[in-house]
Amino acid sequence: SSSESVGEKLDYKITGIDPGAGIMQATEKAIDEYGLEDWTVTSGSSAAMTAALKKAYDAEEPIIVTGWTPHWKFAEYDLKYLEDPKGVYGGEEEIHTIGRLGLKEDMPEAHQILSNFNWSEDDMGAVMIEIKDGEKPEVAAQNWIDANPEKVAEWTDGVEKVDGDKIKLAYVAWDSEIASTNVMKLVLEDIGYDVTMSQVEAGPMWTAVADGSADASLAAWLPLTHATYAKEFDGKFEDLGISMTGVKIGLVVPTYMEIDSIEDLAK
Ligand code: PBE
Repeated sequence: SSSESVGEKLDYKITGIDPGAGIMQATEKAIDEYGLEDWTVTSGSSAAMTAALKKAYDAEEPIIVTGWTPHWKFAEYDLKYLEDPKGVYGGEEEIHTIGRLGLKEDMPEAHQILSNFNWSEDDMGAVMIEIKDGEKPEVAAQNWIDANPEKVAEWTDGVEKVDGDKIKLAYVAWDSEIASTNVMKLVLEDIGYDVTMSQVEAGPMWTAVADGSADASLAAWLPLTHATYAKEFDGKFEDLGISMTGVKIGLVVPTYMEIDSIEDLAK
């Protein structure tokens, strides 16, 4: 009934994603800092989270998800971030490309392209939406490349072709990183690389770059989201630069929900 609190309606559950995601650690911290001891964040995957969001949204039921921007869900549904007055989820985040130590010496061409890589929220959004609509990730990536030759040319400007050198890109199955990693795979293949995409969890992704079993990853969210990993592996990876600024993580709800702030969950 309408006299039920949002917590009662939701059985005090926030719909989370894969346990290694930085946003999961931030949500545990939010539960702690906002005094939400009745609440838990469930773990699952990005795909399970978006399925739960769709189900709730279609029925106009309440739901709270761990969300981030860029993500196609904001184009698909009317959603809002819950205000975070304590700043637990940080502010403007950045997506960084990270490489293993020695990459520059071993694969200067890939190192150059990965360092040059940057694109906009709209660029990534175009790839994400096509994948969400059922297109194969590599086809959506190729469509974006075909439509944006001048952007790709900026990343590959002056880079010489290689002859089948093997390179491994580690990523997590987050919609944003499925998009970026598929685009980079095709760009590197065009230069002549033999590219493997290795899908892992967040911890193993950072570990792989730090121990050199992966060459690079496009999925490092900083300064806050992956701060624990960046600190743990400090000195064991190279930050190849920022591919996107102004990205964000937080708790996200449909706009039809009457709450506006994480503080409202304590009521
Ligand atoms: N995300 C998407 C990741 C980084 C990219 C926000 C789900 C995370 O929380 O670690």
